[in-house]
Amino acid sequence: MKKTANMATLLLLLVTFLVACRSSAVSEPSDSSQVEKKTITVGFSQLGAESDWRGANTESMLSALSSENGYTLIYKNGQQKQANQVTALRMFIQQEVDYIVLAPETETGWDFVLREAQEAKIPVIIVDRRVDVADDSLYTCWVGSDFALEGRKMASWINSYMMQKKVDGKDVHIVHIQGTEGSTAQIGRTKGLEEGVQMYGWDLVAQESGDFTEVRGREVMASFLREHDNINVVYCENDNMAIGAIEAIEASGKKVGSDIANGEIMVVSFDGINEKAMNYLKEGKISCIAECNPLHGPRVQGLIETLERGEVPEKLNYVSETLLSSVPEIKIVVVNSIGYDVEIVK
Ligand code: GZL
Repeated sequence: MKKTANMATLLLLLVTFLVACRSSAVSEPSDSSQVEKKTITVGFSQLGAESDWRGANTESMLSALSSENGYTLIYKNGQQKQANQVTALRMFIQQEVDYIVLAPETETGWDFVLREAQEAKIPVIIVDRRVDVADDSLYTCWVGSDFALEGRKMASWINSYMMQKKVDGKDVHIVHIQGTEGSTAQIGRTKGLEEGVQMYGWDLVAQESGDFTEVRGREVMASFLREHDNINVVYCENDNMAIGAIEAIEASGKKVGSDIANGEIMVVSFDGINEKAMNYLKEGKISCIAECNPLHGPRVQGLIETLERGEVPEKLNYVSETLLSSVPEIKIVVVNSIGYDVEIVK
């Protein structure tokens, strides 16, 4: 009996051992959740690092297209030179990335390299500024701001303010510090102002590019002050240039603010990212900022995921934005018969 019991125990041990070996030797059929998800390789050509807006935009893109989110990102900073961006795109094509994301410095000069990407069957997503190409099939889609609307809203705000203060259009003497010439942000914001000058009869005293940087904004404003003594409004196409302009105005002994009847110089701007500019807004040194949202990373990620599912995204994807102001009386502006709320910043 005992012998039989020993044999049974041995047999049981042997069977257990064999089952254990089999389960470790045979790879379990992995279900789809265990399958290593393929990472998506993205080549991102950023135009530069000229402003706080650009820094926030880059940060948003890098954190969205991260390895944790399933991406391999190849990031190239163009240092404000289109030639560097074209070189970067050609490198991405050679590396056979899955997607190219381009934040173009200026609108023209992209047809050839985008044609090369198309021939390599690499979808191109344009972010922030636009590209002006003969054939818009050269890029898959775009996400960014309506820059002309930003400018039109700002011009409408300036007009509302002047009407409220009973300042005649011909007594509004505006200097215009423009962004990088040929960039969509500069083209659109300039369009908004120039339409306002025509519509409201303002005196456009001077216009010059400050290239979206604080240093150039200060230099351009200083030169305007040397040449003109009747300036009462400064239209800056981004916050960094507005900060430089304010430094130049205060260095000249003049005061910035909305009390133009008593000699203050009104400053208006775009972006709403820079902390110093936002503090100037609260203090009334900047009277109005047109928000320009830089957080395109999650939006680009969403567009890539749409394409990965084999779906077709919208060609043009506009982000919604508002006006920010410390002047409590103006709560809404009208552009082409559409009303836009103004966010009053305390
Ligand atoms: C706007 C962007 C502009 C910002 C500037 O979307 O292209 O470029 O307004 C930045 O601050 O330099």
